Amino acid sequence: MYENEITEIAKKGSNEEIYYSLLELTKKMMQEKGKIQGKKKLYYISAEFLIGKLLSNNLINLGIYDQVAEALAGNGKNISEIEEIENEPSLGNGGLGRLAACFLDSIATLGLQGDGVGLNYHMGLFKQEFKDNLQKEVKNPWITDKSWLRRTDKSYEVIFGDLRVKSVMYEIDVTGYDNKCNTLKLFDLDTVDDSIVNDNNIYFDKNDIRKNLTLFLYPDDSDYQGQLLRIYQQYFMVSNAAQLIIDEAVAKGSNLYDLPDYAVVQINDTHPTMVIPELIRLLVKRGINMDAAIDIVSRMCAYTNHTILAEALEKWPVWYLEKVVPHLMPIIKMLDVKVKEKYSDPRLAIIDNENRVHMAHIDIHYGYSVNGVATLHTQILKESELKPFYDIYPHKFNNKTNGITFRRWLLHCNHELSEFITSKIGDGYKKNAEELEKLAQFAGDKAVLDELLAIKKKKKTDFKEYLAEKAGVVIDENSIIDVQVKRLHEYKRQQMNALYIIYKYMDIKAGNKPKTPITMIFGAKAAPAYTIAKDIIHLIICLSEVIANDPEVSPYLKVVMLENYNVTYAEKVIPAADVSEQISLASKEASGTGNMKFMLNGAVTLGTEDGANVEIHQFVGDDNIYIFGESSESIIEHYAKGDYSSEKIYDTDPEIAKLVDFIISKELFAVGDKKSLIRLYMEIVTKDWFMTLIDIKDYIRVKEQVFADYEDRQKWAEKMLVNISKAGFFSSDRTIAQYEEDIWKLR
Ligand code: 26Q
Repeated sequence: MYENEITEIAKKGSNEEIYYSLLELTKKMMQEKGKIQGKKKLYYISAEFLIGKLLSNNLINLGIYDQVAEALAGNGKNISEIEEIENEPSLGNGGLGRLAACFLDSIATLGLQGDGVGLNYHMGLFKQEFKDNLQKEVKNPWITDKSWLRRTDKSYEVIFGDLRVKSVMYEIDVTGYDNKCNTLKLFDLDTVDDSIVNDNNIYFDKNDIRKNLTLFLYPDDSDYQGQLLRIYQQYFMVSNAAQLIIDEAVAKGSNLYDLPDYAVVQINDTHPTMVIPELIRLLVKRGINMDAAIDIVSRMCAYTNHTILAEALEKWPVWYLEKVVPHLMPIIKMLDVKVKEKYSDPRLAIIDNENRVHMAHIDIHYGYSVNGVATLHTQILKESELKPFYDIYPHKFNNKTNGITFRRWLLHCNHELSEFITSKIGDGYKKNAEELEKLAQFAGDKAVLDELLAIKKKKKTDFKEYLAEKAGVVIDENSIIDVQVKRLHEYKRQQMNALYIIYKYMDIKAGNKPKTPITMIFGAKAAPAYTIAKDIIHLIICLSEVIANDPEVSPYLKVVMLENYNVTYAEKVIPAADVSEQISLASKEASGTGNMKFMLNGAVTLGTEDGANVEIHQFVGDDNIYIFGESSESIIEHYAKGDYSSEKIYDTDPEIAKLVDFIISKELFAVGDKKSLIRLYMEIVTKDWFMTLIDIKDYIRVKEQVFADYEDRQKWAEKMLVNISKAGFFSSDRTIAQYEEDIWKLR
């Protein structure tokens, strides 16, 4: 249909001209597709939408990717060069934000009417730079004159304790794969002033709300600064959302008593919780009595929990909320009183005896669904973290194991693999991911397995070239590529991986040379105020320097810390990975979604029985995954008894002590910051809150087995194939179909 236009665009001179012409064409085509319609609409409210670059994804979903790629190739251009022009909108920290983006893709693909609602942060998550082996945070603006954003004339008044503002709504079209469109709605303020951010860092005046409200995406909860600003942001987001929901429902004929027939709200973690009292407030303002309003809202809100880390569950002091949203406080207090009238258990209270508001408790009492994001996670919520709630509301609890969109994480990022799959089993799997199972018939077919190995090699070579060009780092495409990429957090245990590197370094120096060289790749941002996380990044970079400078070791081991790991980097490194590191302390990783992306791209998982790893293990079987470490039950017991002591392990196990001591060795002091290394060493020896030392030996043992098994290329290829063939369950299309079936009921 657009053949001529595409041919003309491909002929343009500069990559920039081509990019902007494709942007306009794609936007036009999405407009022409039209919106998904229906009576009831889902509003997926989220403080984060980590959408990544959109050009290729949209071209794929519109069905013109191949045509565009061919036209470009005919003019000596490559689509990935064109994509370089696009800024990545980093509107998320990690898993939760990326999940929201995958969900939007699947919601539209399944033809469900559902919009995302969030904030138009002017600066995404900070850009990470390394200086003197330390992380430095730099501002990360992404909005350009011409972009996917469309300004609308929709605007709402939002009232705070000390000011009133008028919002402006932006939209980004979300096209389904071979389907119509939904919309991502991002609210903003015209008065926000990018110039108040100090040059090239992330510091700004936190007091002037008119100027700073949507300036920054908040780094996660380890950053204690500016919490008030975070509440301003949250209320701004949900007040706009609530007004939009009511507006759209009324326009379709709702009398507000029947609002749940028109709208369902999915609350993505506790960040949008204030939508509940805000909706109640707006309904009461329109003349509905309080009890009826509470009942209406309780029948339309559903909550997803993404964490069991107590410190990540939001509890805001009453006085914060009194300052920012005084008009919501009477409602929140009333919701609390109603709970206390019914239940005397203080663990169920919304406002605790330290005068803090437990946001999750509002969601659970006044929503109709509570879901965890993997089977194990939901079970832990029911049996321990949220047990008192499960006891009174068993019917509200359900599991929705996370998923990823195969359009981005296979068709786009690994075109070669997706062509290979199509050549073997046809392309039905693109719409029905479970068809990947058909690949299993090739498990013993040497020719097919060789093809698969050749694709992995090609993706490793592509990544090598990308890395050389982008970072000036040269890796060996014939080495084993072992990857741990995710936000930096102690519970994810990047420090345990670092201890393995120390082990391997010493082992090579002792004369045990690996048959195949090993490349250990990390990518991670640490929250700016999370000191230990930054110390871990520093340790990894220092190790990489020590190893690179040691001619005895460097031919066999290389450590790379990717600078500014983001979605674009993920799309390059995941297809190149042989080994996927998913080594969180059992019970702490709610689900993980990187684990699914690696599996789909033919990497083999080295992991604990945590989050969705448990389900991956069940699907692929013992022979096709490497599991190590203590079980979640045993870890939960250790916490309950308080009987874990890293100091004891350190004192009684000289092999472990030797590894930990290397953190404060003269080798590391020579390249690193002494204070940071000592602080990390002390943390591991005296606290080790996430029990690195409990699993380190088993981790080393199993990881050595992984590298030994890699040598049998045929067998390894079989493991790869089994992983790909079993990945179908982890398509976000499946996850969304379950949300629709059990929670949303849009149809
Ligand atoms: C909380 C309070 C104040 C400021 C920030 C925050 C905050 C911000 C971001 C708290 C949590 C987050 C992000 C959480 C997150 O990404 N969780 C991940 O969600 C994924 C999708 O469900 C899971 O796969 C991961 O296991 C989980 O860690």
